[in-house]
Amino acid sequence: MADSQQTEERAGDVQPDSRKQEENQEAEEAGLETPDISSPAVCGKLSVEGTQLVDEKGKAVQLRGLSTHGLSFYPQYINEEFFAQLRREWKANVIRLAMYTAESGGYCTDGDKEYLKNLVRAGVEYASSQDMYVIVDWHILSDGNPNQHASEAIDFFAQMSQEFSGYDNVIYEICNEPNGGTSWGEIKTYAQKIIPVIRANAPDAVILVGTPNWSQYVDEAAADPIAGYDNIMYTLHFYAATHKDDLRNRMIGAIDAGLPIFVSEYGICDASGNGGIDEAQANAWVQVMNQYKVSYVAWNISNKAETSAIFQSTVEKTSGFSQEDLSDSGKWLYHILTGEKPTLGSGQTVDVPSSSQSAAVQSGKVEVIALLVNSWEANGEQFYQYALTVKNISNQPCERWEADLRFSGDISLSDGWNGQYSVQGNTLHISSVDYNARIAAGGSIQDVGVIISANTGLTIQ
Ligand code: IDC
Repeated sequence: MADSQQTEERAGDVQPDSRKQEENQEAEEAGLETPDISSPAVCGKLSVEGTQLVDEKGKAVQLRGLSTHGLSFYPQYINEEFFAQLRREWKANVIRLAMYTAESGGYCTDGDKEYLKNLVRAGVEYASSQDMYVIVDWHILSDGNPNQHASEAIDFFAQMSQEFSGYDNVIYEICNEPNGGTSWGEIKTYAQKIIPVIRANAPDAVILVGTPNWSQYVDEAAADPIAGYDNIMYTLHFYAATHKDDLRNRMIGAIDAGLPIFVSEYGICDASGNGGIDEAQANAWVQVMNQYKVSYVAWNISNKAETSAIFQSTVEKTSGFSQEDLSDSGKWLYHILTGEKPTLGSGQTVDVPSSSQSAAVQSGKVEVIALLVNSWEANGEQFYQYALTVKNISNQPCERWEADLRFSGDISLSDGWNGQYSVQGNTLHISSVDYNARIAAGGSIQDVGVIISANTGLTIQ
C-alpha cells in the first residue's frame, strides 16, 4: 500500500489535487466515487440538515471508514501508527470504537471499566491527532434491550462527553443493535434518557441511535422520530450476503420519509460476520449509499478467522500493513475507500489498461457509462464487474433504454442485476427492466451492474 505517491502525503494534504479530481470524475458519475476526504480539518464540526450529515459550511459530508472489533478482544489495533495508515493510505475519515457492553470482557458484565475507558480515550486521542472523526459506540448485542444497562450508559456517556467536550470530531452511538424483540418505543425511551446527558456536555455533537431488529427497522424510526433534539441520526446495519434489496429499499424509503441514516456498521459477508462474500450486493449497497451520501463504517478491524475481519488470521502485526496482510474483505474495503485498483478474488491484481476501465456508449436518448469496479481470476478465466450508470442525455423522457457494449474478445455472461443482459460473441446487449425503463429528461439511474468473463484479457472497444 505504501506506494511512493502515498508516502509523499503529509498530514496537511487533505484536499485531493485537481489531477486526481479529473481522474475521478467518471467514477463519480458512476456512483462509486473515490475518496471524499471530508476530514475534521476540512469540515470542522458536523451537524444534520434534513436527512444529510453536513459540514460547518452546510455542505454534504459522507464519512467512510472502519469499526474496531470489540475493544476488549482486539485492543492492539488502538495505536496511532495504524490510525495514521488508515487515514493517509486507506483514506478513512472515521473510525468507530466498538465497546461491547455485555459478553466476555463487556463493560457492564465482567470487563475492567477503567481499562475499557482508557482504550476509548486513546482511540479518540489518536483519531483526533490523525484528523479523523471518531464514533464512541456503546455496543449492545447479547443484551438486546438497551434499557437493561441504561444507568451504566448514563454514567459512561456523562463522563465521556464531559472529557471530550472540547473535541468537535466525536460522534456518540448510544446503542449498537437493539434486538430480541426490543421495540422502537423502548429504544426511544432509552434514547430520551441518554441524549440529554450527552447534550449537557456536547450540545451539538452528532448522536447515533440504533433501530429495532439489529438496527434494520429504520422505517419504524421514520414513522416516529425522536423529537426535540438536533443532530440525531438513526443507524442501519447490513451484511451484504444476507441483507439485499429488501433492506436497501427500507433504507431508501426511510430517507425519502425524512430520516437521517448513518450506516455505522456493515459487512460484505453474511450476518454472522463470516461465510461467503457477496460482492455484487456489496457494490450495490455502496452505489446506493454513495448516491444518497449515506456514511458507512465497515466491520471489523481484526485478524480473527472470520470473513469480516480485514486482516488475514495469520497476520500478527498491529501497524505497517501491506496488501498481502489483507483478507478478501480487507482488499475489497481498501479498494472502495481508495478507489485504487481492486485485488479481490484470487488476490491477484489484473492489469487492465486504464483506458478500458470505463466506457461511455450512446444509444438513442441515453448514454451508458460502464465503470470497471472489480476484476479477478477464477477457473482459468478473467471476470470483470461493471457498475453501469444510464443517463438520459436528451430533453425528453425515455420510456425504455438499451445499449451494446463491445469488448476486445468474446465474452460470457456471469451475472447481472437491474437490467436484461444477453451476449453474442464480443457484444453485451443491455436493456431496461420495467421498474427502471423510464428516465426523466436529464435524469440517470444507477444500481445496474453486470459481471462478464473471458478467457483472455479484455478491454472495452
Ligand atoms: C461479531 C463478531 C464475532 C463475535 C460476535 C459476538 O464478528 O467475532 O464473536 O460478534 O461478539 C453485528 C454486531 C457485531 C457482530 C457482527 C457479526 O454488531 O458485534 O460481530 N454483527 O456477527 N450485527 C450484525 C452482524
